[in-house]
Amino acid sequence: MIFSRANFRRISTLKQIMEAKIAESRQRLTKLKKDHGNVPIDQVTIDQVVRGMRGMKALLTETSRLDPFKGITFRGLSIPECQQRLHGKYREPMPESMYWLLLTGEVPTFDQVEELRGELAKRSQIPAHTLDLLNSLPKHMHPMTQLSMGVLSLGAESEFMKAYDAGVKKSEYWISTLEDSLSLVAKLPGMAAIIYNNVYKDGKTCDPSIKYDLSENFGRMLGFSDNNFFELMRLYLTIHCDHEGGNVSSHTTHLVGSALSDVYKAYSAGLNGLAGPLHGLANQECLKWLLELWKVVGDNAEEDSIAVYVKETLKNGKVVPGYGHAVLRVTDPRFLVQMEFAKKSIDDCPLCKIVALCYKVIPRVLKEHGKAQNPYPNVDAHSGALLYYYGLREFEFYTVLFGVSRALGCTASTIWDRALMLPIERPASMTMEGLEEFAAKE
Ligand code: HAX
Repeated sequence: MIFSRANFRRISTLKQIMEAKIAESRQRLTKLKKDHGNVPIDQVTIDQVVRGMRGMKALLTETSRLDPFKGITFRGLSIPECQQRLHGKYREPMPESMYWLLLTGEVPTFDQVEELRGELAKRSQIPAHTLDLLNSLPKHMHPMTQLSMGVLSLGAESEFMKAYDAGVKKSEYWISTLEDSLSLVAKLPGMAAIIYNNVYKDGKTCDPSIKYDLSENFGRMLGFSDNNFFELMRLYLTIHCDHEGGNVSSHTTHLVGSALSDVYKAYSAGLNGLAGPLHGLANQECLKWLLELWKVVGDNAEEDSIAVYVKETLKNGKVVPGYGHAVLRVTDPRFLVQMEFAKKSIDDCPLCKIVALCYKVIPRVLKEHGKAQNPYPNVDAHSGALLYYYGLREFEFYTVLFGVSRALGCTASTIWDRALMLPIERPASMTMEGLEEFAAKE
């Protein structure tokens, strides 16, 4: 049933909708370039050049927008709006619905979500060479390294590279990139599950079933059977999917993709960025830190004992994982929605209680410390506690979950980069001498 002609027509529905949107967006971009290309947006300061380009508006990303005070919106929808409009027959929003939204800018109908679900199921089989590769990797290799290598190996089947070699027109690059992206998104849960079962379990992974959505299939392949865990997966895979274009994983994918590397190479590079402790690996670091804190303060933790522990972390020159953000200046809505999930779905979780207490204490301590521009929690401050509660306790695996989700945003953006025929990214760098010359002119 999943290989039927009907399924083939289904993907063409997604393509048709995208085709119309792309034609409209191309016209808008052409007008912007022709009539307003010289309009200044902002000034670039020496500070921005030497401090990681903070706040420098230099990228075009259509899939999501990040407001420092309101948080993320996906194609204009906030997280609570996504919860209301993307859940299908479930309680939490579905990653399939989110992907449709990111790709087309439209909330999908029930039938469209079903179509995309079927399409992803059809593409979920992992090629033998990737299976062999994953099965050959040593258990002590970090799961993120394994995932990045697995994704890179999928590029052997890249439709984009075939089309490029056959001389396809630039205006059509997006079509084969969409093909590659659907295949990548479809295969990621299975690959992640294989890595998990190889590293932590008996190496056996069940096949995904057409009966289930992507999140339930993923949960089952990881060995879970609890509906609440599947709901958590829906929420997790949805809220981590995109965070505008400037974060390390999205920007890296965009940069590598801009050289017309296929989406597997581009996203494999993005995953390597996600694997850094200041970015996605913060979820692993945060759970590790919380467990150590729990050991010290115990079940009946109090604000004072937590404050002492946090100050000790800072005194040792370490960052408090899960707190702070390069753009946000308020509590991350992705943290709040996970806290809400814990309140709604979990009766007694000591670690979630510690997370809630930390939320009362840490912003105050970070403010007193006076360095972090944003003393509030980000997405990574809560996710580990929820996963730990349901029994997914191997925290070195947590960033892999993030990587399964972030593929939605990164691939959707790469497809749109190609649809809008954006050029290779090539900003200018400066030497210290060059900056000093600018400073002298001032
Ligand atoms: N604990 C201690 N110090 C912190 C801090 C924290 N949580 N957050 C920021 N600071 C410090 C910075 O290290 C920096 O110190 P130096 O001047 O000595 O270098 C200073 O405060 C100013 O930093 P900032 O401007 O507030 O923050 P940045 O934009 O430079 O960095 C980070 C943003 C997210 C990297 C930072 O807040 C941090 O390291 N947080 C902890 C790690 C973390 O949770 N990362 C995940 C972020 C969300 C994400 O990408 N998820 O994937």
